[in-house]
Amino acid sequence: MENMSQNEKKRILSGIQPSGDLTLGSYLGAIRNWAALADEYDCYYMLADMHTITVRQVPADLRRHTITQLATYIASGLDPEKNVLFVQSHVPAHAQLGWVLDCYTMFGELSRMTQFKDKSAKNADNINAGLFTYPALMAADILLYQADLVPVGGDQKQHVEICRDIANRFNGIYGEVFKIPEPYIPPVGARIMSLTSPENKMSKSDKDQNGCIYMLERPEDIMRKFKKAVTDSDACVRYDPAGKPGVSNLMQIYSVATGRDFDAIQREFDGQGYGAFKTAVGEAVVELLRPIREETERLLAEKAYLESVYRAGAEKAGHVAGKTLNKVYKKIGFLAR
Ligand code: ATP
Ligand code: LTN
Repeated sequence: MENMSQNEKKRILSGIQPSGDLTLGSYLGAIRNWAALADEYDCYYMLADMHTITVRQVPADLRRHTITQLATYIASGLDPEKNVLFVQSHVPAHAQLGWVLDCYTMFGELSRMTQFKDKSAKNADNINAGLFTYPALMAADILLYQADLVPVGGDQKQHVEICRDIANRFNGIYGEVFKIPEPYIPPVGARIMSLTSPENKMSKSDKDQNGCIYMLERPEDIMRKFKKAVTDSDACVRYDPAGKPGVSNLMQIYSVATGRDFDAIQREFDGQGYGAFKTAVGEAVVELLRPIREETERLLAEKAYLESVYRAGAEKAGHVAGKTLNKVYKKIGFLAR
């Protein structure tokens, strides 16, 4: 019976690269929404370590970021009993299907990816082939699990769309091999901006650490960064992303952290300066992140438990992924071993 209902549930897959310390953007745009989906969906959440090496990583840091990110997933409410939590490189089918899909992905469509353009501008001395074909690997991540839904922030929408195009192209040749996934992008919080340059996305690989709130950061540092956040000179808390990007970004953060809508926030700070507003946003974020930081620190001391989680995750994920990979190999004419 248990198995039956599991099979009838729609499937979710998402992932984050362990390329640095997770930010408030990764939390509000992605992780926060994942925990709420566990009862309704069959959920797979990955630590996308294979994607990180498209940009040079320090090996010891990559290992530390991966284990810390796993602990943070769990501390954010992703119960390993209800969600499959796994490391991408532990499931070889990702690399295997990734190569196959490279051969069904066009140079022209990869050239249009904004993440590729942004990252090659930032890493001009290392514009490698992996950085270019990254969306084909991401398509493999999703299609291996026959995912119905991919919960991500707004910046990843283009990658889910190219995944759909690749899947449709493949299905058009070989029949219904892949489920066509839908992106699931939150209405508020899909694009949290840097606190120092609100025209840019808050990103964990940003060199300017003052623009970024990290999920495990100390409360005093969070408060200091919010107090220094860039706003404007008209001292009025009003939602206007084009005209008032800094204030609107803080309103989004406050809205997601407190559950209040923009009208209520506007009324709450009517006639007050930005000082009170920034302090309130900072305090709301400190309280939002406090339990996650404390639980992550506790879990990081339990190495054996974390190992058992990622081993069990790789086992379950490998089973599902292996089935899809076999089907693909058969369809394209690889001789069965
Ligand atoms: P990197 O700097 O390494 O490219 P990143 O911080 O830009 O990373 P990821 O960690 O790769 O972003 O993204 C993880 C998930 O969080 C993705 O679903 C992404 O869409 C979402 N996300 C990342 N940054 C933000 C943001 N500023 N606002 C909303 N969602 C975000
Ligand atoms: N490309 C994503 C991380 C990622 C992902 C995925 C997200 C890798 N594979 C599959 C959803 C589904 C990023 O950079 N945030």
